[in-house]
Amino acid sequence: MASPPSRSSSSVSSVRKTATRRARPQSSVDWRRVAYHTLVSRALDDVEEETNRNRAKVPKEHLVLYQFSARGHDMAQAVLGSLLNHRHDAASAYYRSRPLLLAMGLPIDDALGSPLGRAGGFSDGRDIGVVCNLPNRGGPIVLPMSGDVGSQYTPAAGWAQSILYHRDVLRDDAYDGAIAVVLGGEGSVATNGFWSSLTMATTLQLPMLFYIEDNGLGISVRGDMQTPGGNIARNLASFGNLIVHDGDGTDPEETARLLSDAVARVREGHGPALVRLTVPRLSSHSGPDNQRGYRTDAEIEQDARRDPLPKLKAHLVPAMVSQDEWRQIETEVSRDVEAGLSAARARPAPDPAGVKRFVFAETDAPAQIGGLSRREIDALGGTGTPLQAGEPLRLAEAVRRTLAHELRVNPKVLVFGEDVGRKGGVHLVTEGLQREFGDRRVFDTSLSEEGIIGRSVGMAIAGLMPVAEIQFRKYADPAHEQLNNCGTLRWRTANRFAAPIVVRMPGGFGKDVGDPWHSLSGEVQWAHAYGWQVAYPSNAADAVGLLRSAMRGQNPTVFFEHRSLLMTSDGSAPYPGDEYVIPFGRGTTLREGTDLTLVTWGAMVHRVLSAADRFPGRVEVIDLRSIAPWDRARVLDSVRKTGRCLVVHEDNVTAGFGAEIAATVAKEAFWHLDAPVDRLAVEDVPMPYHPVLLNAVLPDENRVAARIESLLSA
Ligand SMILES: Cc1ncc(C[n+]2csc(CCOP(=O)(O)OP(=O)(O)O)c2C)c(N)n1
Repeated sequence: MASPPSRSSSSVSSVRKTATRRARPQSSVDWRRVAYHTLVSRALDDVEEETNRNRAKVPKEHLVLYQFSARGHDMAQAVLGSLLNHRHDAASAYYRSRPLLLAMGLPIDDALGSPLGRAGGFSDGRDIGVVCNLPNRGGPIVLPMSGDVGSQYTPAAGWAQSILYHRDVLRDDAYDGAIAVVLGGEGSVATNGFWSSLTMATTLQLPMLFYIEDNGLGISVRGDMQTPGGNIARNLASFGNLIVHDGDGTDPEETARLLSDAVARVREGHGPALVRLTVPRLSSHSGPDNQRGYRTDAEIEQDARRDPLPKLKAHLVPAMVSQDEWRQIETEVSRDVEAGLSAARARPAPDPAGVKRFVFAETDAPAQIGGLSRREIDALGGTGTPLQAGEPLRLAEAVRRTLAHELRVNPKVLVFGEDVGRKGGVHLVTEGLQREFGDRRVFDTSLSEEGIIGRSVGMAIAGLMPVAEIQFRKYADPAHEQLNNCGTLRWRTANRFAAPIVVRMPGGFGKDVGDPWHSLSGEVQWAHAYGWQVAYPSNAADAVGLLRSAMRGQNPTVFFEHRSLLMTSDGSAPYPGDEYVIPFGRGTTLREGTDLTLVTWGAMVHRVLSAADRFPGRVEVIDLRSIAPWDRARVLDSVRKTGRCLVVHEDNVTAGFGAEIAATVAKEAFWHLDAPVDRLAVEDVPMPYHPVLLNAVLPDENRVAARIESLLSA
């Protein structure tokens, strides 16, 4: 069986809710343009497939390692691309979306050069060529794609929410009528990202179009494994707040009618729409796939008969385009593709000297799109000098005041997360902010961490400064895909895009209480991941400075709020002021000492200080404040003076961040050491619930003091 049962029932057309509405007249699709882009896309697939087929005879540098054909998906995408004509439209797409990008202005030499890994293009040779992006300043853009199926959805919802924010809160009329479009195969409707973004789009009535290209196969798996009965449109017919269309993506007239109608309705403010069009997959899934074992010749043949290209030609010639004009378009396509191919093959290989650039922002080289501009950041300013005699306040209050001030001075700041709005967060850190700043700027989200982070990414690309709360550190688990993709976004687009977001994460043990869910620390995860700054303040003043630094910066930041410090005197400190900023990577020396350097951060700082005070003048205590980047120079200078080093942290000892510090010290300060570098941390057990158990695993004052003692006598 070539296709899931429902695919042949081509046009349920407008499903239930829209069936009653009068069909809009067919839009004025520019068919000449559609024909041109469909033919270009075909020609590009031909070139790549042909080259790869003849791999024995062609130069190695002409081969495309990750070759994905869009053959069969092309015509409908060309129609969709022709409808995205608002300068603030954005599409979020996937590896089979090249026809859409061509229709949105992707130059042919980029389209061919990037799959060859050449210099320039989407990623300057860093990413596979089907994982594209399109900055298009002043025109519709394509958000940076990712390799993970389903991850394209939630950033698109973030862009859609940003359209409303720009229009209604920042009062920028230029956003009126703009939409976000997301493309996915029928396999992707089984992913968390699809459902998360569908929830966002429908609950918030976002201007967002879901376009599902149903070719009946996810590599080899049939569509009825992805959604019951194999038809997501039918299954969503009763979903609230969603316009649903279903049809045949090989039929030009039906494709244009359904897509035009959906685009128009979303632009007019009727909320989100989903269009599912069936299309044939006319090639294998990707270059290396030979379809053996899951598709018979008869099935392949059956799909070949559904090729949209002959149908497009039959639709246009002679009714709208003469035979001569069609030939003329074909000639133009051959000429342009040939020129594009020569230009692509003439591109040099990327320069290896630059491969380490753009993991983080570079001051003088802003990304083309995403984050606050240099001018906005400079206008916000900031000072490294704290207020004299600021009144003491708790860490939770410090974060709240910082968020409030930044919301006041920067209209692009948004604060959100689960329970963050009406309640003020389960830790009450955002209490009162929604009352003061309104529910467009401070709001509750649906319960999807992938949604919270993916949405933030879309918002940051749209130039906003999203500050998301993950309710507890452990609950970042469902967001890891989005967090990881956010961290690599600048690098993999070679600085074309950036998504500087701030993620507040309360975690760590509570006051006399722990458990495996609410007490995880695990900060090393983001020190290990690419592209993240990681702040782990031990007190209110540092929290103010680091949070403000992140919110006025250009890199994504994980900001830890330790549960045992939020509302306790341990975490309290004098308020350092509304403009106080601490740069990342600058630790602080809390005690001077001659015989041992003790490096720590977060809640452990307070236990360590009490222990160090048992050895007056001997233990130098450094609070790192941020672990990515970390203050290597301060630690190394200190160890070269004291000759001993102990790292204390709450995260697991194995592969915890202490291992990184120990390795660095062992190498860089080896000749100054009088004792082995040591680590004291939780010994690889989850946080237990009963205080007796909790206290058995956490480093405490006595254990720290004992370890200091043994190192001093070594
Ligand atoms: C999260 C994730 N899981 C698995 C894969 C491997 N993979 C790549 S494409 C694909 C099938 C996707 O099918 P569909 O969404 O229907 O798109 P199509 O290729 O048919 O256009 C899979 C499983 C992946 N890229 N990402």
